[in-house]
Amino acid sequence: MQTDVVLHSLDQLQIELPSWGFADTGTRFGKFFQAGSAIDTADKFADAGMVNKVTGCCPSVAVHVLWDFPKGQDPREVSVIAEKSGVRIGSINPNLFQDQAYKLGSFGNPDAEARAQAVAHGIECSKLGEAVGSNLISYWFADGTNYPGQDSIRARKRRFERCLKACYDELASEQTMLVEYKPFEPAFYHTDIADWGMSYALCKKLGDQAKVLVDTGHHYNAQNIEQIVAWLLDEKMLGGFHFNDRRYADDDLTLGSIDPYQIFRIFNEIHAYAAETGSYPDIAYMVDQSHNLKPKIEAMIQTVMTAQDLWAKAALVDREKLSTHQQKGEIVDAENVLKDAYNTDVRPILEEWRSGKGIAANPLLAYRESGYADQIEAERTKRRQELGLSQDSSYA
Ligand code: AFD
Ligand code: MN
Ligand code: MN
Repeated sequence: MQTDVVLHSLDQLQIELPSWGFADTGTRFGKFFQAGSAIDTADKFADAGMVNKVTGCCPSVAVHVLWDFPKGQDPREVSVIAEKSGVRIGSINPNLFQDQAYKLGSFGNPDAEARAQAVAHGIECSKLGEAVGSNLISYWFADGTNYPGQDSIRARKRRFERCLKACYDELASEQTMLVEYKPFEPAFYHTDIADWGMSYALCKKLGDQAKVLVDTGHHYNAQNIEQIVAWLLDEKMLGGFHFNDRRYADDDLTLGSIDPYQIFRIFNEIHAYAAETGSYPDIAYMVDQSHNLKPKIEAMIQTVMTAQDLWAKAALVDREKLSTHQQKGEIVDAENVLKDAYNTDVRPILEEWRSGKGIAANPLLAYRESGYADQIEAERTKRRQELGLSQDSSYA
């Protein structure tokens, strides 16, 4: 019986891959180039398509508008390229952080012209989303200030409310606006949307098509993320996740590499919600990682396999037993219900799910045996030479 529950639950976990995770990216201290990294958007979709092929659960790719839609190209052509690789365009991510106009912010900028430029970009993104059939416009803002006194925190809050509403009002009826929060970085003194409460307050004012995006790396060490997830689920305000792990800051490490039990507890809240309401919430599960040292495609496959593993473990939690122990205040037994599930080896169930989909038992091994890495390394090295491209010209 439990195996069926887990197998059914695994069908709910469709994980969206980030286009930016396949191109050369780095830290502010430098990039370490990978010969096989994606040169253009078609490469990113091909790599994502390979991850989807070996994992069977990654049908969509999050795109960053300015990086993935070359100026002047019909966006529908880009979605055809994606489909040729066996994936579709998922969430649309506006670029509201790198343009010089955004030096003092985008929606929070004191200069009305800069805000107007940012709003125009946000609206352009939702129209582009309509053109390619994407229902998710996912906003992350680098906005904030670097010094006390630099700007009015309340004035910036009100600018955000006005600008978000201007974009919200242009959403198609089937679109959802995701508003991501982040405690700090790149702003040093305050970030305008710094925690889940700020995102929640902004989304609530906007309406039903605005939801909170929880990036698992965007929390201080002590924060109880599963409690945030439980509240947002209960308020029907959880839009989805950006998966990664953190040691000290927003490190975008591979999910579960530091604290897998925390991800298990987050997933436990989702399974508990599904058990209580009879269906899984309609939320987006997206990876937000771009690896500087790990081979990019392998790191993405490792992330997806880890997510499925922790998801399956959390699906094994015996809800009836847990509720009985909770009612009676049997703390040790209640905690052990979670630990028993967490300590269960779910690889056999995952292999059963994969064989049911006609995919290999171990996606990472299947990828390594496919020869894809050598093939793209040779092809892209040659193409870079022909195009006269040096790797530091590649964009995220
Ligand atoms: C950075 C930001 C944020 C955003 C992502 C993709 O911290 O997480 O979602 O870039 O734009 O990681
Ligand atoms: Mn993110
Ligand atoms: Mn981040």
